[in-house]
Parts: sequence; C-alpha cells; structure tokens
Amino acid sequence: MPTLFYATGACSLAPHIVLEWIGEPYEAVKVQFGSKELLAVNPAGAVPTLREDDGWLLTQAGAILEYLAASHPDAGLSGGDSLRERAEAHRWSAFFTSDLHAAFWPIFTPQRYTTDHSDDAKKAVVESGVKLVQKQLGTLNDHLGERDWILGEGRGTRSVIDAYAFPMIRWAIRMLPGGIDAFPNIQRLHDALAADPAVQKVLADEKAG
Ligand SMILES: N[C@@H](CCC(=O)N[C@@H](CS)C(=O)NCC(=O)O)C(=O)O
Repeated sequence: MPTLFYATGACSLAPHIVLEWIGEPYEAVKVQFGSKELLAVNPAGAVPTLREDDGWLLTQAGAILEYLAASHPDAGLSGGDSLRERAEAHRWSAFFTSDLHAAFWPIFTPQRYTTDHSDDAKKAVVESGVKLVQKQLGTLNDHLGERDWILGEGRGTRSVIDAYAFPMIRWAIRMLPGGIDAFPNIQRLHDALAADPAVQKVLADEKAG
C-alpha cells in the first residue's frame, strides 16, 4: 500500500486526489513542512513524497503523478499513451511545476526574493508574483477554451494533470485580488473538480487530518 506524505491544501493535494481516483488502498500521512518526519523521507522537507511498501521513495509532484498514472493504467488517468499524448502530458506537467507553481513562490514567501526586508519591498515582490501567476493562468485559460479537461482530444479526457491544476487554482482563488474571475474556463475546470465526490472526500480528509 503506498503512503503519501502531504500538507493540507498544498501541491500534495494533486497526488492525494489521484490516489482516491485510482480507488486502491493507500495511506495519507499529514506532515509539517521541514519536520523531522518529512525530512526523513524527503531531504528537501517538502511535500508531496510517495513511499512504496518496499521503502522506495519518490518526490516531485510531476513525477509522482506520472508514476501513479502509469502504474494504474486501468484508471485511465495518463491522458493517453501515444508518443504525442505522452509529450502533451509532460508539457503540462512541466507547466504546472515550473511556470504556475513557481510563480506562486514570491506570493507565499516574498522574503526569499528580496534582500530588502522592508514591508514595501515584500509587497512589491508579492505584486510581481501576482502578475506572473495571472500571466500563467491566462495561458491555461486560453488552452482550455471550450474543453472540459486539460489533456486529450475534443473536449478532453480527465487525467492526473487536472488534479495537478486543482490546488493551484484554489491558491489563485484565495491569494489573487479578484481570484480567478478573469479566467472563466479555469473556473469551469475548478467547479467540475470541486463537484467530484472523490475530490470532496480528499478535501474533507485533509481538513480533518
Ligand atoms: N518541485 C517540488 C516542489 C514541492 C514543494 O515545494 N512543495 C511545497 C508545498 S506546495 C512545500 O512542501 N513547501 C515547503 C517549503 O517550502 O518549506 C514538487 O513539485 O513536488
């Protein structure tokens, strides 16, 4: 049975949702950032971390999501297995890891992005982070258009990449002035995921955990 180390509402929410979608037994362990327990499984002190029964550890959300999709093909969460479908999945996984997630860092931890620790300097860093997040959300919103899901032909097929989007959309709703009002296609994706019973169960479990 795999074990997922998570923090409530963090990017680890994505693999948590995917484990629930897969529907096989798993354990979810809530940890504090940088805690001894977390450092023992991930030297970066970050979530998510996945541990398999034999002790094998995997970090990095994108890698965990790809691993879960590939190791449970019957769940149909990879976004497709052709060369181009795999490339599209990598493309969007990289977008969430490197473009959208990274754009939130100046908002969450502005002190890491300036040597001037005045409130004004930190406020300026947060404002530039907000602009960058909005730019990346624009890219996602345009890609979505009329689609229901991020990957796949036509209106798309639900995949691990939609789960990857979910925590970041929630951060945007909470942290951006105006939330995601300017991004109606992302709002639609959010609403579809938020209405999913598996997603609701994970949110409740993380809150209670
Ligand atoms: N590139 C890593 C980033 C992981 C990461 O930084 N996760 C955040 C939560 S969303 C975290 O654990 N932060 C703890 C910290 O920065 O101390 C991934 O995609 O898994």
